[in-house]
Amino acid sequence: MWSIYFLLLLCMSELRAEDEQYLACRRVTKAENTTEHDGSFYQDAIRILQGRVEHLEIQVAGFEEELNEEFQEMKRRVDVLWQRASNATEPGWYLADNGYEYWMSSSHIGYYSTGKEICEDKRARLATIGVRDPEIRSEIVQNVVGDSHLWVWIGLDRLDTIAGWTWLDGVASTSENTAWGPNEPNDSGNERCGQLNRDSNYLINDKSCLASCAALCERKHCFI
Ligand SMILES: [Ca+2]
Repeated sequence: MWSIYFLLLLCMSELRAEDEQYLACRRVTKAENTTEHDGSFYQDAIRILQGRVEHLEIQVAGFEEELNEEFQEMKRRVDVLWQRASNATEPGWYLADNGYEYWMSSSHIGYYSTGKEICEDKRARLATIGVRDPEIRSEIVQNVVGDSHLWVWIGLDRLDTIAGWTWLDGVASTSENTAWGPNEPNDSGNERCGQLNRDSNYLINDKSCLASCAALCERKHCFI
């Protein structure tokens, strides 16, 4: 019995609220379409409309906040994918901190000249820039050469007997930019090409260009 009475009261209060809203709407419309009332009539209409404006302002603020949260979330997701895309490389290539990509053959592929050709076929060259930088060389050894235990051709030779030891990108070899291993280069039998020596923690050794080593290729990372 009490529950029915409560429901009736609830319905009546909702009806009253709808009636009040309807009457308020009528009053505003009337004020907008007539000029025959006193000031208090129009002030009532203004009060009603101002209440509606304040209500809408609260709704707009909430909507703005919701949209801004969605905007920030979308932006974050785009940034993540953008980062992923910019770091993507072809399978088998490693993107180092210097912005160059590195690839190494999985076995000894032959002469120094063969190593150069293999890299050129990949729009790359035997590694030079990264090998000159001690930190990048260490990064490459750790992440590309790994525990392969291979001899590794790099882009360094003295095939031009006048220029002497020169990196493939034309930079002259110096004691500062060339991490020779202990007692190297020792030219132990016409050794004119540079390799990473697996027996000296991948420091550089001069070797006969006709030896067989793996090829370590280097190319600039491009994001398309
Ligand atoms: Ca040597």
